[in-house]
Amino acid sequence: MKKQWWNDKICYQIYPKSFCDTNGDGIGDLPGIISKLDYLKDLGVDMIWISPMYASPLADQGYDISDYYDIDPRFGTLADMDRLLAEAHKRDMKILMDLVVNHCSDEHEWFRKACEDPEGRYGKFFYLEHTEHPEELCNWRSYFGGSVWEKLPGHEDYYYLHVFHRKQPDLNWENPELREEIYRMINWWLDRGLDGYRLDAIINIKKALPFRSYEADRDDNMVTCTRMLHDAEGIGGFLGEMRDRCFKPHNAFTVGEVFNEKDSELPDFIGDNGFFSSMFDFSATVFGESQLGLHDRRDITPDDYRNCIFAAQKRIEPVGFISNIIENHDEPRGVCRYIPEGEISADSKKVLATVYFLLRGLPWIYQGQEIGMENWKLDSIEQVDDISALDSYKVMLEAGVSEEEALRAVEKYSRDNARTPFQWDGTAQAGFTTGTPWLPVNPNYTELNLEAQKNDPASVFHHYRKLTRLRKSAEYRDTLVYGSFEPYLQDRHNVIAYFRKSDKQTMLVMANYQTEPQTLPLPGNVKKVALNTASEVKTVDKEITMQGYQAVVLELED
Ligand code: ISL
Ligand code: CA
Repeated sequence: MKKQWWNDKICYQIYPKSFCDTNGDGIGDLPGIISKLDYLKDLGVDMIWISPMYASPLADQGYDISDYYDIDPRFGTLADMDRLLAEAHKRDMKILMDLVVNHCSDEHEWFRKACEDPEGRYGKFFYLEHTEHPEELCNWRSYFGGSVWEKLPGHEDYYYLHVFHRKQPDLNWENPELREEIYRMINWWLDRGLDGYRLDAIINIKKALPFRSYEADRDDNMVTCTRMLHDAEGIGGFLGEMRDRCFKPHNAFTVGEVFNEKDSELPDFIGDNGFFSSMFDFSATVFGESQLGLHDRRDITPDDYRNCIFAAQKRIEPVGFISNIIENHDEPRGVCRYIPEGEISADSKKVLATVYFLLRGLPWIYQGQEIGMENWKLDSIEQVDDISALDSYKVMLEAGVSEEEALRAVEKYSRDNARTPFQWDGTAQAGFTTGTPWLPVNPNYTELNLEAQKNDPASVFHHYRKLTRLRKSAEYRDTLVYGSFEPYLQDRHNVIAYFRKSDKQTMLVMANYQTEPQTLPLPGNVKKVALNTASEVKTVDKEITMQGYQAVVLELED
């Protein structure tokens, strides 16, 4: 693997709407992000991905863009964006924007013009079907529920494709004129000083054509639109072109949001001349998913979690550099997902942090993760904002699931869990806003907030700071960044342990992932304890007795 400028970076995701509000309108903004750069620098962050803040009706919270060349006034102005880039670069930090180009907003000028003249230039920017027999359109179900086909406004016999919400019409990547427009826009931002991108839902830009129906997978006679991805060939043509025309000339960093990839595609995706610099490991994220609905999802045990991440590490290691996460703006809080219910505590949060953060690849922290923010308890479906969770709720009720069970499933998996405002301190609205936040603050903010944790050396926050410093330390950096990954005690129940090895040294990351203590064999003598989440490290004769929810990072003797 060729070394790259970004390999040793520590990355952070900001969901701008919920990060920091400076003008009291209840919506986080760019000046808010700028005001927290010093905080992030101190945490050890080098690279920040900001979820979309382009002009948007916010039907899908910014993932529906109406003008790619402007910042939404609710988030700030282009001048704020320029200031953010300058302030970040001053601190030797990089800024990534979200590249949402599978679709735009139905309020984008292109789509409005397509509605005016479906057969004209802009009609060809989208997938429009001209038919008097809509029942013959293919039977794909959109990610957010319902058919992917919607009547083109102002027309009786034209339909447009949307694999996400109906306010997110898919862009037709087969059309070279559309691709030119996209590349022009990407280069406009990169020339402005942007350092790279997170590529949204990118695998969807290639459709299996011509459109055709598949066997239904639910009673609605539809099939998930991901079904067509198995048959979609040739995405590499688009991705390679985009890399060569945009990212490569700028030496930009890119991380792909890639689901459903085929194993054979990995080298093309993140090999040395890959389409992307990196891509996220979603193997644990998607564990237990069910086509039937959220209520049917299987919980993930610590052993399952270990097996997922270890398999991904093995699969990726010969190819490239993966991006490791425990949560993002589409997922419940990692601590509520990967720690068994009833065992969530500062100790177990630190264990989870240690385990995922030191895997081979880029560590990503999602806002609030560094203080161990948790899911939001729901009293009623009325409280839910997430369009995807609302759809799932409907599907569950239609399938005969009780309202209570459906609500509990939404509570567990809703995207709102990650979208409640950042808990800065114990004052009103957790210090996020002086107004009314667009989504309520998690009531646990009075206890769980950054200010309190800053004052507590044993806090989750201080542990994350230790982790970033460990990965950057002169002593261990080369091993923790470039060293190989090797599982240890892979068959032991509730143990997650692995080696990171380089020519220089062998490190052992080891976690007792349960409440009860357990004694485990050590593969060699301990040279140094690099990190420890408990009060002591008890070793006797190549054995270690670990407390409940304890993680250690050990340097071993040669
Ligand atoms: O493929 C999935 C799961 O197997 C979906 O989760 C899908 O890939 C994902 O929802 C895509 O998410 C991204 O694009 C969406 C947006 O709503 C999300 O917030 C974003 O992360 C549409 O732009
Ligand atoms: Ca604001």
